[in-house]
Amino acid sequence: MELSFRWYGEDDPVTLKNIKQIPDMKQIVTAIYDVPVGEVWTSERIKQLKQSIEAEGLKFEVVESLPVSEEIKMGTDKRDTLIENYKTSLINLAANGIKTVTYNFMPVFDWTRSQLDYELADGSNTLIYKHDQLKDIDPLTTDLNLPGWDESYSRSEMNQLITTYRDMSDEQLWANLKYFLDAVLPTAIEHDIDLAIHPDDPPWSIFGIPRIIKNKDSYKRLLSINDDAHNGICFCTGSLGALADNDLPNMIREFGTHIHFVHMRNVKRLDEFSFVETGHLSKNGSVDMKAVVEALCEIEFKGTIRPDHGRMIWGETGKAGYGLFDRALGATYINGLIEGVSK
Ligand code: DNO
Repeated sequence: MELSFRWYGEDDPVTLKNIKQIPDMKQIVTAIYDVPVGEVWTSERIKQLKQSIEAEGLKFEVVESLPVSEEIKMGTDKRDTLIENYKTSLINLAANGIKTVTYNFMPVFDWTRSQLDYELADGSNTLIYKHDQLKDIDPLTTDLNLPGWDESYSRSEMNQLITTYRDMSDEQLWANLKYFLDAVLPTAIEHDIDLAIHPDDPPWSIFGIPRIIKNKDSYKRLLSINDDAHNGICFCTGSLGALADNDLPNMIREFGTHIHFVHMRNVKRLDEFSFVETGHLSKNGSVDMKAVVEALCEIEFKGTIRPDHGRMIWGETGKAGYGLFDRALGATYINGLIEGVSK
């Protein structure tokens, strides 16, 4: 497995030079952020991005993310055109040496928290999700915005989306995911691109909107759509770890060859539907990080792994969850676990 770091492009206060200095750092995972969701990523733009990363001695093999348009998730009559664009982007990515493409099928809202700067006992700031604070928020009447969400919608477009999804069942969303995968997987297989679906974060329904990728049963159902290894998983320990029933090492063993990308972070579960993000160490949270790495070593995981969200420490400011310092500590901890477990 190779260590990677998420980088948000030239505007990211964390530079490629910073990232390169993290011990054993091999890869950058990133995306083209200024192309609107649904439009094609051209080969030229992908090549430019790749060259800028390679110029710093790092590799670019994993995209996070090539976003799926809401029209596809909603299953509207515009979806076929957008799916064709998605396939063209996949072909262009493959032509530039990309091996894995991360995506998610969360309606409207990507990862969601109730607070982005919760202060831990050690004075660091972190992300927290308290269900009782979120369950009473109505996104139709409250202005919400979190990093990771598509900000291109007007208020009325956003309300229209939310209303549509509130009428949608889990079954309908699954049907739309199947339609998407049936259409794009042949292209992914032909061009040897591994698709990696990110779990819903948190892995339960929020704002009355369906969410379907949350546990072992979700992955079984995903693979029943198509069991080719290109129909894969981005295994996020923090998202899945928010649910006590998710036995992460066991899931890694079960879905082994379908796991192409791993996000390593820890969460401390506060109650059934609340959690706080902690430092990466097992002893900091509820996830046994060593057991996760043991399972990855056991399946001889060959994909890419990255430290996920870090706390804000040492006075750092920037994109919540995506500063340099604590993610770098996380990277070093992951290196230590790999070395310890594999020797
Ligand atoms: C959050 C990230 C997610 C992830 C997407 C993948 O920090 O892990 O935003 O990139 O859900 O499509």
